[in-house]
Order: sequence, then structure tokens, then C-alpha cells
Amino acid sequence: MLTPKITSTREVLNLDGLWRFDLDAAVGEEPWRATLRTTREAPVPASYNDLFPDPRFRDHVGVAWYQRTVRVPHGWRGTRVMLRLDAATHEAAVYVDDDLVVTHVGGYTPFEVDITGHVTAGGEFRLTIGVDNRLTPSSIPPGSVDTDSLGRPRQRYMHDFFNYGGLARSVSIQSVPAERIDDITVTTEIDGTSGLVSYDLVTTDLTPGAEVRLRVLTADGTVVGASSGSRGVVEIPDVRLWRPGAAYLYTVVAEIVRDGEVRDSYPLAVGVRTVEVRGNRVLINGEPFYFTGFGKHEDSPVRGKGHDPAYLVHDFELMRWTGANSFRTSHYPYAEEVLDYADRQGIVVIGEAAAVGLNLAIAAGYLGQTEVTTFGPRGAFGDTTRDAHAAHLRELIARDKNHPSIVMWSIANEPDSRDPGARDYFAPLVSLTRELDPTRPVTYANMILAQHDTDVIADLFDVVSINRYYGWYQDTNDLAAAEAHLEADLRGWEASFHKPIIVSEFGADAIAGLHAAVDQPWSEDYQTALVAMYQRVFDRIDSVVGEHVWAFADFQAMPITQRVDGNKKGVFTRDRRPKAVAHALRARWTSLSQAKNPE
Ligand code: GCB
Repeated sequence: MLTPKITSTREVLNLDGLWRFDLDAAVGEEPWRATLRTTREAPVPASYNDLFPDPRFRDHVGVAWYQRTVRVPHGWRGTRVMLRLDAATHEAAVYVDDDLVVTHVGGYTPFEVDITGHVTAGGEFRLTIGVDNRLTPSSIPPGSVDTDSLGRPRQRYMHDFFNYGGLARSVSIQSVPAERIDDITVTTEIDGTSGLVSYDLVTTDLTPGAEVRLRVLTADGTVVGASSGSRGVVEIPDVRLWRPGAAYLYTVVAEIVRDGEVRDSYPLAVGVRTVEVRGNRVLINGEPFYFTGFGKHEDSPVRGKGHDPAYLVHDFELMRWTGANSFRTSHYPYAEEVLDYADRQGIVVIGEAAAVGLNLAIAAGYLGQTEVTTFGPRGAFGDTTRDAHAAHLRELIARDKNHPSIVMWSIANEPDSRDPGARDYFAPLVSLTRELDPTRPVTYANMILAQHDTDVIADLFDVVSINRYYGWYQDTNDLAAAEAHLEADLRGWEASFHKPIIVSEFGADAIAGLHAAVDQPWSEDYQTALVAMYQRVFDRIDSVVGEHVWAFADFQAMPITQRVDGNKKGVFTRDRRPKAVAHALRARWTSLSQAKNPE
């Protein structure tokens, strides 16, 4: 599915703004059949939970309704009209006037539907979207809804970030030609001083005489290569590579031409670069790459997970200020605008699926129970969850496969990888990921309960990613013990797997402004000392090829007693002010980028 773009043959009408909005219980039966009975409005894109000072919205479990009137541009006569939602978290039913036109499951990937038969150019229609925020044992991410002692529905889930719901990304309609390009897949290789761009176009059925062609343009518009047919390879002589920190993008323009006239045209930004794992190194363009940066969230005050270009630019500027070269889209696919920007800014991305919380051992482990079964027929997550996970991976890779910034897929965060059933669950998903994208390494983020000698899936993956909290959840307030345990742990993985290791999470909560002369958890000083201790260990272990601090910024969390107005492991506060650790990271990473990733 191609991102909506205005081209010489396509138009887009963005529907962002204030929509009529209310919760299911307020609007009566079949609310799509008439103007929504409410005076309330909500912005799109934004999560709805924090907009209203009312726990009914914040803690809502179930469906919320968005509605607006849309006028189809009169010039769209004779074209196909597509409706596209960049995300509806987590499930959506979409109505055009009285008709259900599409449903979709999965809160972080886009979907579209052809609504040509339901609308008229120049006319208006009523667009109503029911968005359900419930997580179930077979949704990705998983969760469950139970009834509390007062008979109210309560959402349970196994990840700590707040379960924001609503339309957190853009909604648009587009006019596209009947005869059109439906998908483009581009992969790149380097051959001496040339770049090779292989492409594969999917089109609608073409009428006789229609021809497909493709041109590659430099950033200033000079054509450097061309081809015809739905598949092929274009060579770019004296190629300028996409490099971390020094992005360069070509534009591939795909076209359908008939009778000398361009019937469809679609431009795609393409960066020529390679990624591979060799021994215990990750190579980008054949050179070892050391990842510095963060696990992030899409999270900000008021708008929750709503995409916001101001936060996008500011976050990237702050990352650049710390000397970070990369981040992980923990724990779900981010808005496409984020990846487009990463492509242009030369920031490296580990693209993570929304499979977070496939782990019953985390709660059980902390409560002292030992026997839990997460996966398999006797566990909570069997074939139905795996099918949902596979469907999600298909949508993720279909959306993001062409981004040069994405160098790796992380297909799950902290699954119960000690559970024997994890192997049967994950082996097909790893194969599927490789089949969908043979060009990128695959990883998952390991959690401490599965160690190098008890984890049953790590060998299936290309890169070992490890989330560790020595000095915080374990060895609390004891950095000496934490240092010894961390080193032994990492050395165990190095010796067992001989693969590159990225420490994909490490950190400590810190309340901005709290200082202490001696080690004290929750102080900025302790957070800084803990991060420095981890880095000393990383520097002693050859296989460590990356350090992603948890987390970029404080973020809203599920309300539990371990969280003080959210998770405070941010290097920046939720409003993006640096804690002391930010300055320490800046000192290390700006000098590391010279030493480990020379230009
Ligand atoms: C983790 C999770 C992350 C949490 C973090 C924490 O291991 O991957 O989502 O936010 O720990 O702060 O507990």
C-alpha cells in the first residue's frame, strides 16, 4: 500500500482537524446513521484519553466514535476515491453515510478502502469511525478485558506504557487513477562505485498498450538511470550512498504510460545502502556500525500518541544534540512521517512490531511464581495470537520496507523466550520476516528472565538485543553488584551465540530535580552513574555493537504504584527538558561517533 501523495496524477485531501466525538455509551445505537448526538469534539490526530478532565475518557474501555462531514472535490469526477486511515488504535469500523466500508484490526498500521461507489465528486458524505481500544489475548499487543468488583470493564495488559486509543494519525481521502501503481518494492546493493536499485512494481490490471517505466533522479532532479517493465534493476554510476548521519536520497519515479500520456505517476525516496551481519558486527555499507541512542515512545502531554510534527522535529534535534545516531520504534510501528524524516536526517532505525507483552512470566516472576506457560496450546498465546502477529508483520513490512533508515526488524519486545513453546511460536515468524524482507537482519528484545543458557529462541535471530535493568529492578542501589552481574550476563551471551549484541534497554527512573550525593535511586545522579557503569561494561565486551538507553523521554504509563505520573526513565522529561544524564550521553556519544563511526 502506497503512502498518499499528491503527484501529477493523484490528489489528496487531508481530513485532520476537529471531528465530532463521543464515547459509545453517550451516542445511542448505530450512531453512524445520523449526525452524532454530541457537542463534544476531538482533534485528529490525537489520542482521546487526556483531552477531557474526566476519568470516563481516560479509562474508557471499548468503542469511541469520531464523525465529520467530507466534501469530495468536484474535480475528482471519473477517478477512484480511496479513504485511508494511517492508524486507528486498536480496531476500527468505518462508515460512509449508512454503509460499513471497512473494518481493521491493529492499532499502529494503516489501511485503506476504495469508496468510489459510495461518494460523488462535488458531493458530501458523512464519515463515521468507531474506534475500539480493547486488547484481547489474540490482539497484537495482547491484553484482556475483565470485570472489576463494581461490575465495570477493566483493560489489563502486559506492557507498561499507557493504552492510548483513538485516531492518533492522519485520515485522508485520495483520488487515484483507475489504472495505477499499487505497490513498489525497492532494494539496493553496492557494486564498486555503482549503486544497484532493484524494483518490483504491482499495478492494477493494465489495458493493452499501457507501459510501465521508471526513472531514478538525483536530489537535484537529474536523471541517472531508467528502466521499463514491472521489475528490473537500475544502475546508478558513481552512486552517492545513504549513510548514517549523512543521508542522501534519490527519487524513483514510477509511471504508467499509455498513448504517450502519463496515466499514473508515483515518486518514492530511495537511499542506496546495504546492511549485513558478519560475525559479531552489524555492517552498514560494509562498515561496522555502533548504535548509540534510545528506545522511544510516541508520547506527549495532552495528545498521548498523537503524531505531532513539532515533537518529531524537536525529538530528532535532541537526539542529534546527544550525539545519538539511532533509535528503536519501541514498542510498535511509529507514524510514517517519523520514518520519512529519519530517511532524510540519516538517523538509523530499528523497526519494532507491536508485539509487546507476550510474557506471563514477568508478572509471575516478580510475584515469585515459577510455573507459567505463555505460549502453545496450554498457554495464553497460541495459533490465533501467532496468526495475528504474522498479519501484523505483513502490514509492518509492507508499509516500511522501502525506508533506508530502517536497518533491522525487531519482531517482539520481551516475549517469554524461556518458555519451551516460544520456539514453535517464533520460528515461523522469523522465517516469515525473512521471506517478506530478505535484506534486513531480524532481532527481538530479550528480557532478563531468559538468560543465554535458558533462552530457547535467540539462535533463530541475527542480532541479540538485550534489555537489562541491573542496578534498578535487580541490584537496586548497588551499582558494584550490578556491574559484575551485567558483565557476566553479557559475556554469557557473547560466548554462547557469537552474534552482535545491542543492549536495547538499560536505565533508571529519575525525578528531574532530585539530586543526591550518594547513590540514591530516583535521583538524576543515580541515573547518570548507572548509565556510565553500563557503558564501562560495554567498552569491555567486543560483541556489544550498540547501546540504546531506556528511554528517550518520560512517558505516560499504566497507573501502577511503581510509576509516578508515568515512567520516569527518560533522559528527557516528558516536556523534553534534559536530565543530568543527557549531558553525560552527549559527552560520550559525540566523541564515540568520531571514534567508532568515522565519516
Ligand atoms: C522494559 C520494557 C519497557 C519498560 C521498561 C521499564 O523492559 O521493555 O517497555 O518501560 O522495561 O521501565 O520497566
